[in-house]
Amino acid sequence: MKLTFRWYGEGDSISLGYIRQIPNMSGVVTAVYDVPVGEAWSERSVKKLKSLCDESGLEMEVIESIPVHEDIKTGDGRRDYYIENYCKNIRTVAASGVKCVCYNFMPVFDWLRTTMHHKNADGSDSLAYSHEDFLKADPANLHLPGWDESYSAEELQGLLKKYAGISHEQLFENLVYFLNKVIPVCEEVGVNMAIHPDDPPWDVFALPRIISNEADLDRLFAAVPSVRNGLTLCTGSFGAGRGNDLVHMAAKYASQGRVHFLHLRNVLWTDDCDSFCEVGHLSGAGSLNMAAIVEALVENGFDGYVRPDHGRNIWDEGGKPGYGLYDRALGAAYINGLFEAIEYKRNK
Ligand code: DNO
Repeated sequence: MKLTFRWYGEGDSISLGYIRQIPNMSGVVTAVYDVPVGEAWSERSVKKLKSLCDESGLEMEVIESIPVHEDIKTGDGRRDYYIENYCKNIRTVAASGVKCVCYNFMPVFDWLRTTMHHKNADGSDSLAYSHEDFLKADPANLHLPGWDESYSAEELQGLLKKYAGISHEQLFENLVYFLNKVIPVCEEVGVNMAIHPDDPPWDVFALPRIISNEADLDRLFAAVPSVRNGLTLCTGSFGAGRGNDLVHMAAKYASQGRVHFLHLRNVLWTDDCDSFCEVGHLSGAGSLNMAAIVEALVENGFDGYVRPDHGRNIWDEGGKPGYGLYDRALGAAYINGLFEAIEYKRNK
């Protein structure tokens, strides 16, 4: 595996120098952040990121994300124009040595939580989702933590209305249409596409979601069989869905060579419905057996990129929820330990 760390570019309060000091860190996962969704990234911006990484002794082989414009998901408006830009972006990042692109196909909202500051018993705080609080949210007057600045009230209502006519089937067809144009470019330039699962893995506000479980993935890989069409196995996202057998999924998709990127974090299921909170990375902190998941990956030939996903906010760090340095660095150290122990045992 190649251990990586998400870095939000020059605006990130965490320096590349700090990231470089985390044991076994091979590179960063980053993106161009100052271009509107759907537009082409300039070669200059990508090269700039790459040279900053080079100077710090870190690789830049993974992009998270090249975001997908809503017109591509709804299949109307200027979808072909945006798909063309997407293909251009793939060529541009590939020219700077990128090998893997993470993206998602969730309508309107990417991840969704009901609080960014759930208080944990140890005094840390973390992101959490309460089913009860979610039911209280009024789609006509939405205020969601983390999303309030992303859309104006009118934009949001317009988007929700647009999706009212879009079924799961239609959204899936639009994803296949997109991939049928993008994957040939990936094959040409040697880039793996790694779709990120729905987070949480179910429909929200009647918006369709189509990458929530094993059946969804099977359908996607059957429709676009190239192995360039692969997955970001995000344990926290799939793991919030209690019907998802993560160990089985990890083994299955690793053996197919489709797990291009791995997000490792744990979640703790907190009630009998769908509520969960994000916890420290190790198995004992939450509801997922991280060791069994990593073992299933290693045993089935996984050799992709890994990053510690969301950490708790500890030691009064503050900063971007989920993306502080301290707990993600602890997560990275834990991930190193898991892989080392499992690989050692396997190669003995
Ligand atoms: C949240 C992340 C997601 C992820 C996108 C990929 O912290 O896991 O925002 O980057 O879904 O497109």
